[in-house]
Amino acid sequence: MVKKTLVAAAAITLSTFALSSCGNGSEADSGSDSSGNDDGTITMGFAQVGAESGWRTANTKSIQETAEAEGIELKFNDAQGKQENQIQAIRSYIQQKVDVIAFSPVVETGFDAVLQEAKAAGIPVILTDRAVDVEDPSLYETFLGSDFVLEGERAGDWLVENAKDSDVNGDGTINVVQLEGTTGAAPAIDRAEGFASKISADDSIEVTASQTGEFTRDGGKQVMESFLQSDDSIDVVFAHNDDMGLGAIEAIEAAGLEPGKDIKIITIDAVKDGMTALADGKINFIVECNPLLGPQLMDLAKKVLDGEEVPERVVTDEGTFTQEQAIEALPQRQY
Ligand code: GYE
Repeated sequence: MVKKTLVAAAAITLSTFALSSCGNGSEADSGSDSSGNDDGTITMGFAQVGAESGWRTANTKSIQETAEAEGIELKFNDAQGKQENQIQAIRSYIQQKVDVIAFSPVVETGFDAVLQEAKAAGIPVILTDRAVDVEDPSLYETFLGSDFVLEGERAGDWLVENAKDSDVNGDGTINVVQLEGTTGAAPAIDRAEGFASKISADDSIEVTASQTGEFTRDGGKQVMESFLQSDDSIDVVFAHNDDMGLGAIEAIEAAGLEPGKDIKIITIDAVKDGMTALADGKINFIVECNPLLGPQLMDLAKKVLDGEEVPERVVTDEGTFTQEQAIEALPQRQY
């Protein structure tokens, strides 16, 4: 897959790489450079999802800081959660003839056409954080990010292991409400799937309501308010990210209940605010999702541009946190 795209890319990008290995430009190249620069600097166009969560803020910072530290020229766009903005940004990177495009797709589907355009222009594409669902896997070089199904499974495993304590109402059933991420986004689809596959081991656990909170604090709060209004037997909240869990905490407290006790809360991400709530006993368990993808992304970009073979999938390493572990880890938490 990598090789094929690189052959297509060669015509356009070769002069840049020749320059980067010689260290300097030459007259022979003048006028024929079509890679967007002629000094060997790598230019990356990055199309970010938005700024919806603490995770996203940490992810953006990691990408920007690593690019700067490594002398990679970064063109950065914030799509504000809209796929059409993201497609527009990618098109503009193609027009600007950047050396490499990286992006974190807002949703999984609908990127085939623009990725074909990038391929036709000979610009390699690296997926970071989220997957796309495309017919032709040669439309991107590699996908760097978490295993979201595994994250959902870890959340489900914890609930199965802690089922007895999680039956807060003591009626023999554990009623779970789920705060989903953005509809159609890889982490929302996969985390729900992983969670469901694990809780099915215990008949007493039941997801009684599930709705998107758009991965935002406000969204989580609003959805939780409506769940609380229509159901007074909620035992557990499973939120697809910390921010929605933090919004749910506000709604639970406003309803006169104690988060972490009257209603158990499981979230994913482990950003500082989430870890603080976990250490304070307001969240019960967090599955980690690592946003610090900058170093691995820049490394992959360099390899792809140097014609090196890269794996089709690079999975980030992550763990889980209980309340005790959060208290211990919090002082060193960077984000
Ligand atoms: O969990 C959530 C963010 O795609 C892994 O997006 C990312 C998710 C993350 O908004 O907080």
